[in-house]
Amino acid sequence: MKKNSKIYIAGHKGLVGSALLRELHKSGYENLVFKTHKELDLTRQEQVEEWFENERPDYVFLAAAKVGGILANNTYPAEFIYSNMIIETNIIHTSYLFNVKKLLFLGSSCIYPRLCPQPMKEEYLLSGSLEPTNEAYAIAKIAGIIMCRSYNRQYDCRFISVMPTNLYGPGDNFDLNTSHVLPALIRKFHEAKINGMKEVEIWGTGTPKREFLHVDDLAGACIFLMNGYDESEIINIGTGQDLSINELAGMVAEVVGFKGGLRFNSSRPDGTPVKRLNVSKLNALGWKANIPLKQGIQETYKWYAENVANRTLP
Ligand code: GFB
Repeated sequence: MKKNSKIYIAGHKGLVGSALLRELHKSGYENLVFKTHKELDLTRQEQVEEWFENERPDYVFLAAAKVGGILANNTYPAEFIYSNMIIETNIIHTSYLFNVKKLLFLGSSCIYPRLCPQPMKEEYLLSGSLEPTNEAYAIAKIAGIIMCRSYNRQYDCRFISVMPTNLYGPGDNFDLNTSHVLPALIRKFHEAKINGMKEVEIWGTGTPKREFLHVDDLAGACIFLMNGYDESEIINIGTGQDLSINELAGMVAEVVGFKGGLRFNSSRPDGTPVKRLNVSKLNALGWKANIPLKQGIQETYKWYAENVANRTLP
């Protein structure tokens, strides 16, 4: 990308899109275009085509998606498969129609089989059955990967697909019914501390293991790959390190300053038992994550306190 290339960020209000916008600005890219959901409905093909016809972007970051944690994925599978498939189809196909130079599609680590060998290598895609709690979302993301790959093969496009691990950071969703675990724990511990509660409920058994990447690291990796990765094969983005939900809860409680106990509710689903990415392909290209988890949680807690809970931290 040149500093004056026209770059369209689809989903610029979301966790990933807003981090991309920040990082692109910081890196000196000045010709960024985007529209809010109200101004442009990405599920409507004619609207997407009109937008591309008027703007003619050179580069596209496809960060628009319907996302959510384990409960939302499990409760609304139709919405997850419909919204994600239609947004991907519209943007990928329209990018082809309007000769976009390069597109970066954001997938997810849940595209790998539920019982995938760890750490998960890119080649394990489509080698086994998916985790049932997010199968609909995963299938939509797999469809996006295969679309990019097919457009490259048949139409000579340059559409790349990156697979981030579980993300978190400023701008995250803190709604307990739809959020991922890390922002949910920040909120639960914060409210428990403020209200003097003795215990916090943690869903599941606490034994599943997850890997967490700060969204600013992800944005850096996406820009790096947009500038230097051209293969049709997917590429993982993560830290390569994981921890159990129990360990994560301990770390978040410490950052927030909650001193009470944890109560595990095993009637809630655990989801995939382990999900750790093999990031050697990305590391070999010269990119490594650099925000340590604890520091990232501190930053995210500060953002939550100021923007969601409306409090200034001491
Ligand atoms: O982050 P999370 O919702 O999604 O849950 P997944 C991770 C783990 O944390 C699960 C546990 O074992 C949850 O049971 N957990 C404990 C909690 N307490 C809580 C809580 O208060 N809220 C939440 N949300 N979890 C998602 C997929 O799977 O990962 C998406 O559903 C996507 O498709 C995303 O791929 C990255 O890691 O299980």
